[in-house]
Amino acid sequence: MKQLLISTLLAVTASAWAQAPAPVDVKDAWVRATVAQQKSTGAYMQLTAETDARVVEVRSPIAGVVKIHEMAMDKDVMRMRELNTGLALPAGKLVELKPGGHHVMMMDLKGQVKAGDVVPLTFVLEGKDGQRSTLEVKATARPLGAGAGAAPPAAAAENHNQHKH
Ligand SMILES: [Cu+2]
Repeated sequence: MKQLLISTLLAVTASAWAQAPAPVDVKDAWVRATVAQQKSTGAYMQLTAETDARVVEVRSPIAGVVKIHEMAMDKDVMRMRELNTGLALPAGKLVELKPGGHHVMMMDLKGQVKAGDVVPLTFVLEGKDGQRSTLEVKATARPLGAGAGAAPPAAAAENHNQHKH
């Protein structure tokens, strides 16, 4: 039901923006809940674009700054860094944003994100023809430990305290 709603929102939004929208299927969107005073968190989901597209910007009303990060080795230490070129969504290919991998980094949080909260995210997509459209995603906040149980040590590095840009 939720997926259906998101698809509908996308269709409406995209048609208002461009003649030839780039529909993207979004599955399992979630955000890691935070503790009080925590200033950043990550958002994760599975994206599949119908035609080649690229995520060039992400916005959310709950965060001052939103970036797409990748994990990369730096002198044997796994660190996060911004994906300057945006996130490529090749046609028909599932692109997974997950702990320890590419993720949406939400910084300058305006308040605590509690488990169960629904966090709105706006993805700005650019098609091969340069046409831009937006994709509205609703991500549900999961408890702090979510995804960490069986996660590689890299996931722990997503704590913003070790965050180096
Ligand atoms: Cu990050």
